[in-house]
Amino acid sequence: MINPQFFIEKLQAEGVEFYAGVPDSLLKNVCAYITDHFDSNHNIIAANEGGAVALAAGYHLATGKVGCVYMQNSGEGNAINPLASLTDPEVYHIPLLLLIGWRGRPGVHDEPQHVKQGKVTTGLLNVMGINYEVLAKEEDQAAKQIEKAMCSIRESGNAYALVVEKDTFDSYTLQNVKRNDYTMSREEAIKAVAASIPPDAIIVSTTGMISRELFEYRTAMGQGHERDFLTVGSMGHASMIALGIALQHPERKVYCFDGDGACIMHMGNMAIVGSKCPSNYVHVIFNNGAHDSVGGQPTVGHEIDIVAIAHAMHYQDAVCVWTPEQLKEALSSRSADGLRLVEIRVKKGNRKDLGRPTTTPIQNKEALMSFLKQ
Ligand SMILES: Cc1ncc(C[n+]2csc(CCOP(=O)(O)OP(=O)(O)O)c2C)c(N)n1
Repeated sequence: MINPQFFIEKLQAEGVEFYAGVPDSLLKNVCAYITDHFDSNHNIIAANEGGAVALAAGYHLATGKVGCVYMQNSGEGNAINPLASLTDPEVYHIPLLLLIGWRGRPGVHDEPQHVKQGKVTTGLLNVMGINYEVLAKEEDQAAKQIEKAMCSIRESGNAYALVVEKDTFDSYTLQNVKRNDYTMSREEAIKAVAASIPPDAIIVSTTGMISRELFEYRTAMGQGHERDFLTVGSMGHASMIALGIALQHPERKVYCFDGDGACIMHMGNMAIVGSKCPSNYVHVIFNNGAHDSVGGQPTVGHEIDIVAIAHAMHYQDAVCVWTPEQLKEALSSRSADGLRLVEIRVKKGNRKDLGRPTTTPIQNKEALMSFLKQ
């Protein structure tokens, strides 16, 4: 395995001093090392992977240097647009190094949302004309690959990718942990909201632990899962799925259970929800100020005013709560019609024995569709 310090120092020796990206569980240790050793102008956790590519492009325009963009392979789709129409040699020809965590690598068991993306990860790079190597797990070999990658970037001016398999990096514990003082856990908040909603209401929950905690809540309560759409992939799009359902089923309440990272990733979606203003839509944001599901790296969730944003996007009512009492009050006074948002400030972290959905995405879809017909 590669020591994150060894890896980053080697990149530094090759002139890489700027990072931008969206965190990934496979890159958790190396991202933590970067967080501890680069200031906030040289390591920027972007809203989405496309934004990270554009940031590295801006950095190059300003300095002539090469930035590194880190991401999970799920983010390749977000990154393709600026890779094809900004940094590509046929457009502005801007060099950058990509570090891509390879979830769903063929032959390695992974969750359903990673299977297709895992199969096309290197194919997408091929079709984009981006040279890449799968990073070796031995330091000597990895060091040679870094030299080769940086030499290729310098000579060609093109992007180059290092694709990272599971268990490539040794562990590294983040020193610079950004604490928050909130006391309610996300799971507690999820249970409180799920318990308060009408029995025919639909919940569209976001990627990561929010969906996993909702799934376990239903199981623990002896309830079925047919009212919930667990958006296991497509991070940032749960609010649009919920909108698609809400507009066609005005007789039912539709709840979007969002994360701060996911909401920020495609925040423009809130403008569209606001403009359609469905009176049966409740947007609930479990805001822990972190990408908790992939290692707890910070988001700007606690630095922005989501309630003010919701008002500006024409939500009819928005409130921020952080205690169980406030949440209870918010839920009871917000059962009336109208486009509503409840931001719940929660602490980071999750139960260590948290399971994963035992139903497949197709089973989830079919159950929800027949429930909607009832
Ligand atoms: C496009 C994309 N980029 C990155 C990921 C990896 N990923 C999965 S969950 C997650 C963090 C979600 O954070 P948030 O929405 O704040 O919810 P939390 O985990 O904190 O509850 C990330 C980055 C992904 N699934 N898709």
